[in-house]
Amino acid sequence: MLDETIIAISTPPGYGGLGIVRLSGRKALRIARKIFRLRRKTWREVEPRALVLGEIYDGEKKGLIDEAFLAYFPAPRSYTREDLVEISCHGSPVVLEEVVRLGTKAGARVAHPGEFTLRAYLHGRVDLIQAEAVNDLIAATSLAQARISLGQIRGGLSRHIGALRDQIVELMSLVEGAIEFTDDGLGISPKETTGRLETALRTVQKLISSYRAGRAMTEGLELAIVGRANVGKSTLFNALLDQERAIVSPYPGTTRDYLRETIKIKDSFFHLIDMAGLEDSPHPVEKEGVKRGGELASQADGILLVLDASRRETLADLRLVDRFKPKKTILLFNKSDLPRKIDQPKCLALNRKTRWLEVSALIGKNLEALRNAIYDDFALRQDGNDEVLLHLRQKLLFEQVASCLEKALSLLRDGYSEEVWAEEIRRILPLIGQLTGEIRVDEVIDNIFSRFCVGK
Ligand SMILES: Nc1nc2c(ncn2[C@@H]2O[C@H](COP(=O)(O)OP(=O)(O)O)[C@@H](O)[C@H]2O)c(=O)[nH]1
Ligand SMILES: [Mg+2]
Repeated sequence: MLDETIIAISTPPGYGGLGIVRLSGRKALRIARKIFRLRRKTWREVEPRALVLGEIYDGEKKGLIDEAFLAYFPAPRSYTREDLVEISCHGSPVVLEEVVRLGTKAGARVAHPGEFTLRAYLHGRVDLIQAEAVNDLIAATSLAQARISLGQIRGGLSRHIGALRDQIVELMSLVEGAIEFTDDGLGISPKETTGRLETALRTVQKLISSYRAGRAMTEGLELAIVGRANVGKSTLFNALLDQERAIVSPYPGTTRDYLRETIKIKDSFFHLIDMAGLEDSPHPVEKEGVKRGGELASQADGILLVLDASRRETLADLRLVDRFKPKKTILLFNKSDLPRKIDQPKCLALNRKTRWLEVSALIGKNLEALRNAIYDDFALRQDGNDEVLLHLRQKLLFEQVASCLEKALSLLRDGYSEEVWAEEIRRILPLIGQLTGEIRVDEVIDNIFSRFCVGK
């Protein structure tokens, strides 16, 4: 497959000021010479990585297609590490498609999605993490995300992973030395091994926890708005969306199904879910709504728990505070434009760690503070670490690494011999190999590159 020379339009579809066609492979220059006629230079005079002026020429029909610039990047100093040619034309879909057609007639094959980057990976110019980051940068929805992806393209995360692998390799060699020469006292003490494993585990856990921030930027996090009927959930939902999406009424039980809408706060997305009041109801439709609401809430990334501060708290309120204690929650004392009747300390006593705010969804009091709290609690990176995981694939592999480290630590603590816990550490290197793509799993590779656009 790598013998073939590939061609594709690298700029987005549609009309534009410029359009770029790329060729990569051994015959890239030979093919370019068949379809591109230089204006003032001979091909001998064409310098690497410099633009030369010319025209696209159809040799068969003796017709001119466009005026264009060409740049030649000889291997290995190119994006793909192969001979690569870029032709910049006017951004006309008709012209660009004709250039591709001429290129294929001259011996190139139309590239698959992501095939240029795939080649960069197969030739070892980038690892899998860097390749994934290329697509992330293109698809970034905020400058913050773009910055993270650029850092990963430049190898930030890969170096981090490399350092982790080095730590594991070093530990393995010490341990294996100890297994072989038990009597010579060449080994490593259990205390030092524990210390090293714990350090590695901390690094890995930090990365795993960064995935939440990563997902907030890419897919968005689910936040369920829960509370009893009539406390103002739908009013709050509408206020945060800045539109009248949900029906608000003074009658309890108005919202029976659920609504889901997305808001953006800073660089992150949140899917707000408004649902029926979570409390027992005799009405069958409401009952079903309550059941579904409970399921949605338990699956959500976070909870906005709304209480009506203008009334005395009920047992149902207190039950909800207690029920969502294990989840990341922000407690909201709504209707704070009215005189307060609720016993705040009593509610807060049930979940001392939770963040809380007095708001009024009706008059918009403290909503900006709520937006900031949502961002800080759910999307902000708590450790100030630069590395952020943007892919579930990466997070799942790191979780496997963490579980090996944890197992090794617990076996070590329980006094098992090296042979036993070293087995767990040994499992880590193949996992790291899959992360960086050093170990190639075809399905994973196909999956990653099929998400790219053609021409990248
Ligand atoms: N005074 C006041 N009334 C509110 C506030 N939020 C909601 N309400 C009123 O409370 C009633 C129930 O609101 P709704 O959003 O439908 O509650 P839900 O059943 O929890 O979705 C409506 O009459 C709202 O206008 C608030 O902050 N202050
Ligand atoms: Mg409602």
